[in-house]
Amino acid sequence: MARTVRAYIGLGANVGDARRTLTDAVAALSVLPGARLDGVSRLYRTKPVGVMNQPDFLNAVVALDVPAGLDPATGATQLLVELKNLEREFGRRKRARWGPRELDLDVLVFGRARLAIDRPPEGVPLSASIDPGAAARLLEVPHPSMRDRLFVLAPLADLAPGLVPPGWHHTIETGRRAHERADGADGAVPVGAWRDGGWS
Ligand code: A4P
Ligand code: MG
Repeated sequence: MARTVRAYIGLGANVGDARRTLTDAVAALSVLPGARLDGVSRLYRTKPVGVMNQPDFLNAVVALDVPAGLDPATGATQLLVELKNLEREFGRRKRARWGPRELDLDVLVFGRARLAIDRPPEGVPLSASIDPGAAARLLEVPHPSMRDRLFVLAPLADLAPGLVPPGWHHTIETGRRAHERADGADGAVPVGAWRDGGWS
C-alpha cells in the first residue's frame, strides 16, 4: 500500500449551477488515482471576497488522502496538477483573478508540508506582467490566504477544528471564531449537510 498524505482541498463556485458543480467535483475528487475521500464539510453560501460585485459563492472543503509522492513537493505538485485538470474539465475559463468562476480548487493543507514552489520563468502566465502578484507561486501550502478567509475556515472547521496547520500558532476553529466575529455570521452561512453523495 503506497504511503498517503492527508490533504484538505477547498472548493468554490459562483457561476452556473454551483451546487451541482461542487457535488460533481466531490465525486471526481474521490476517484482521483490513489485517493480516498475521508470527509466532506457542510456547504456554505459565502459573501464574495476580493471583487465584491459578483454573485455569492458556494464553498466547501473535503478531506482527501492522496499519494504521498517521492517527497512532499512532488506529491503536492501532482495533486495541484490534478486539481487544475479538474477545473478545466468543469469548464473554467480564464477570468479575472478573484473574479467569478465555475470551479476553484485549492490545496489548503498537504500533511505537515510547508512548501513555496516558484513557477519556472517560462511558465509565468501573461497576466503576471499586468498584475505582478498573479500566481508568482506555482504552489504554496498551507494556502497563504486561508488564514484570512471565513469561506475556507468555516468549512474546514467542520472537518478539522483542532488542526494547527504547519507554521500557524492557533487552530482552525480559533481562526474561524475570530473571523466570524470580524465578518459577521452572514459571511459564511451553512446551506447543506453532506449525506449519500450530495448536500441536502
Ligand atoms: N497556487 C499557488 N498555491 C496554490 C494552492 N495552495 N492551491 C497557484 C491552488 N493553487 C495554488 O490560482 C492561481 C495560481 O495559484 C494557480 O495556477 C496555482 O499555480 P487560480 O485558482 O488559477 O486563480 P485564483 O483562484 O483566481 O487566484 P487565487 O489567488 O488562488 O485566489 P483564491 O485565493 O483562490 O481566491 N470569495 C468567496 N466568498 N469564495 C471563494 O471561493 N474565491 C476567490 C479566489 C476570491 N473570492 C472568493 C472566493
Ligand atoms: Mg485558486
